[in-house]
Amino acid sequence: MLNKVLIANRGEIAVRVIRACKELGVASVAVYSELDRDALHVRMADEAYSLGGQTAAESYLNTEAVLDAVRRSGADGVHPGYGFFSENADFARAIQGAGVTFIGPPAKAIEAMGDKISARHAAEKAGVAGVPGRSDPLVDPAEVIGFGNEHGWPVAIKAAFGGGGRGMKVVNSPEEAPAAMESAQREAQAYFGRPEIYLERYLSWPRHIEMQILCDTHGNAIWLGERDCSSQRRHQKLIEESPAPLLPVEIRTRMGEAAVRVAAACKYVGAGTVEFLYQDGEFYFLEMNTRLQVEHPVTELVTGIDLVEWQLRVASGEPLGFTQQSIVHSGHAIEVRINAEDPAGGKFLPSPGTITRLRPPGGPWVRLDSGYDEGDTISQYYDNLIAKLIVWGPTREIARKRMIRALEETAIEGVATTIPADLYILAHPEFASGTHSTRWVEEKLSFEPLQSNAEAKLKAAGSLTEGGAGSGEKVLREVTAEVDGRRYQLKLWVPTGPEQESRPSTGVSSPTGRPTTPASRRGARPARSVSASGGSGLATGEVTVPMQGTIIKVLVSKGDAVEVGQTVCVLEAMKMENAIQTEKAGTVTKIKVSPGDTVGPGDVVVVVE
Ligand code: MV4
Repeated sequence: MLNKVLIANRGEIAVRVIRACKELGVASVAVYSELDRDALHVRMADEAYSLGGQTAAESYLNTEAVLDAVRRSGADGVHPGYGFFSENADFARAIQGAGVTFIGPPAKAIEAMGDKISARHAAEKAGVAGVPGRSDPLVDPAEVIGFGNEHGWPVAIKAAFGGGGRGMKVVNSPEEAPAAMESAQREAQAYFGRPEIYLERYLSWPRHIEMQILCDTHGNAIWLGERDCSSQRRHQKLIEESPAPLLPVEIRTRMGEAAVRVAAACKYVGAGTVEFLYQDGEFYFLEMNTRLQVEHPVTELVTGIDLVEWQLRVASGEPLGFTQQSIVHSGHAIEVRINAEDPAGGKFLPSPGTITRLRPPGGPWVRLDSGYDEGDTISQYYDNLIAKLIVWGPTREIARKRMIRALEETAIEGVATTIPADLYILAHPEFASGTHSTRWVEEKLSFEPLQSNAEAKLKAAGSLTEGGAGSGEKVLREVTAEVDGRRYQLKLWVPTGPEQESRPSTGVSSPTGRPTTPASRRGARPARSVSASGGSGLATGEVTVPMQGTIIKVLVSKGDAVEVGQTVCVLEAMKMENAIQTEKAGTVTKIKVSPGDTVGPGDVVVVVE
């Protein structure tokens, strides 16, 4: 067994790997950016080394700094977690080159699957069909038109080096082909540094079903069952589960065997996931993720197999401790992602900040994999996943109800979270019936009416102002009251001034018995507007961006006349292209950014007068 493992990651996945190391008696080494000096993964590891820097690029993606920490710590293994270096063949080679074990597949397998065109070839070689399409790079819009006319519209254009849905364009008709190709190429270049694209028939209503596999260095390869990840919003998974609802056992077995053939074709080692689209009783190979995935715990709960333990064992040269026949799938597991994002009005804006309160759920068959503790800060620079909540039940319906109960029990304050959106999905009849597809969340669900739990965020900041910025006359207070011996929790809109007058007396206890902080001590702050152009922009004509990102296109010039709602520039943020629009009509008097500029929340991009 490895002696000492360095985890080249942060947050919940670093914590997850540290836990596995502890159980196996393997020493754990954390690395950290300047912002993560006191982060949970750092506190939990046996040793920790600074990488310097703040952004991911300056820290967790700094190969030299990570290699330096490997050398200084004397680690004999490196676990990359997910994201960052987890699917970077050069990094895997650099680690192996330093005489250290990369806990993941061989660099060649990462490369074979890193490019979707070569992944399609590998699957074809293994006799596993991809979505009908072309396995060569697309160069001419005429090819799209030819393919669409032959196989039917719409057609999907995808980035060969892409992943997670970024850079996919749906082309509905021949006329759309040239613009869609240009946009797909531009996004592919911007996100992945490679412009190669290819085409597939567009499946209109598929489910996203992925298969967990595990391979050792002795030629043993098994599949551990599927996960249904169809509840996604803008390619961000919200809820994952295993088994996939209503998937026939015979299809699952064929899918598992196909996944193992794909893994064998690229000489895979370790834990991996083969993704499929499933529609009308057929499944199609989509891509392979050559890493541990965020949603791996649902597979752990239905199989009883600790995937991180087996990653470490396989990397140490041990053979798998089970055979395909010995795997037993039991019951149903569901995972929800709790992100620091505010789902209010369906906007899902990042909500970085300090977690002022975190009460985890408990009870039987409830697991919380968190990267943060109460008092920890979620930075705008990294993924805003706070925690994953995973529950198990003997049936899907029992697991679903258990998840609702556990989410309702979870209390997070100081940042807004996606919990209201998770609850909304879980309670929806179509989710309950298991008939939802990948497009269901985005096309059939409206998060617009969602009230965020940003109340909690604002409560921490001092106050919640009625009617947003401007009015400033009333604030929301939470108080408890007893009426006829029954306890009530009340939310009161009370006038702000004169100081103290209409405020409930301090020392009122919250349901947990902790004293509520008098807002006056923390300084009242108006609610931040969440519109793309910013609240203050309404009056001044300053168009601002709501979040950190990169400007990829400026669509107006100085002197242009613009209308309300007109897009003035395109911001790449949250892995998406976001249209930044003006809320004021008039003439563009200033352009403050150019393509390539990095901007942060509230930064002015254009001025309209
Ligand atoms: C597709 C598709 C329909 N037809 N390919 C998006 C993520 C990327 N990994 C593949 N994706 C899709 N590829 C064809 N030929 C629909 C999607 C898709 C999707 C897939 C999985 C989960 C959620 C999704 C949401 C929208 C679109």
